[in-house]
Amino acid sequence: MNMSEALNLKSSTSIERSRIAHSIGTALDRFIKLNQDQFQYASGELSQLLRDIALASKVVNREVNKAGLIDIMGSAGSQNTGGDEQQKLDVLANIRFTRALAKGGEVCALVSEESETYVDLNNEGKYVIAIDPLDGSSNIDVNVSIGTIFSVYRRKSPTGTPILPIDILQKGSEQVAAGYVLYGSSTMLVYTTGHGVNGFTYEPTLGEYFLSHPDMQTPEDGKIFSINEGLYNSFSPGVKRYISHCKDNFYTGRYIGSLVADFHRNMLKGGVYIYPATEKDKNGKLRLMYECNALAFIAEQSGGAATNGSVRILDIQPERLHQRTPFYTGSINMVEQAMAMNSTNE
Ligand code: AFP
Repeated sequence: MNMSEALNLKSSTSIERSRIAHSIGTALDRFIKLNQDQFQYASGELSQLLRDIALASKVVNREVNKAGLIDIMGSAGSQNTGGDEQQKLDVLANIRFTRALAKGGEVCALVSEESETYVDLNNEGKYVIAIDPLDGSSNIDVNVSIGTIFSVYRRKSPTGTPILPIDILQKGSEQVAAGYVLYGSSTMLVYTTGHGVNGFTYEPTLGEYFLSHPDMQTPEDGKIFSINEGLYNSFSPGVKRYISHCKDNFYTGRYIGSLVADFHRNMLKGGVYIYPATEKDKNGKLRLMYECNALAFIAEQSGGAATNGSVRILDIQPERLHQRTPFYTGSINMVEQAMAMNSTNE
């Protein structure tokens, strides 16, 4: 009998192979650590910040899952900056993310859909965050997917000094990281630091996100168009033309009314999401700084595109915190086609 037989190594390998376990992806914490060097200013703070966001999202996820069981559904009785009615969970999610980021200490200022002005967190922090803590909140009460969207910028002024407008009003192209959390049939965190896009699925019993969608790619073409057709009469001729094109080609119409969910589906399956200018809202409905920039960064990093109908979203210089923009995003060929039809007026 040789040594390995004596030690029964063979049988231990076969037991290993026969285990039912499909290999589970790398845990988010480990993935962040392993990829820290990709980030040009690697010093651990951005990694910690992403962990803070992940942690807050787990708390929000727990609260979202309890909606209906305890008194957290329905209106909070207030309005946000855009005049939308704030839901209790909107307010709760804003508190959870703000607290987690304040505690972490890496963030000097936070721009949120739920706050009129930016929130001053810690002058020593190197990063600025723009966040929509709970997007699609009108879907909460009906158990439909909702999301969190975030953008991370490096501050421009020296740490330890007061925050300046140049720190806050940065173009999307200056994001150092961006992502979203989708509270759906499972909860996912998808993010980029400018080196591709990776998606992590939350395993609630282990309380951890695991890599489930490495190197996500938006298909170049697709057959899904996502737009609120109820607003059809107030769309421009170009948008109407594009909708006719979709219908003539028997594309599938899919619109959840939760941006993160619509975006995520189109990224996986191929499609285009459009929230155009309307007669009433000349700049559309969506917010540049905490909705469109993050998704535009992710779209481009996954091979897709994002524009306002004529200009790349990431090139738009924000002038106000809560600035709105028309938004066309998804499969590159579909976005280009929609833009081409937009540019020919009448
Ligand atoms: P709510 O947070 O008010 O539900 O708005 C969600 C949202 O900003 C975005 O998630 C949707 O894509 C978009 O609005 C839907 O807007 P319409 O209801 O006008 O189609």
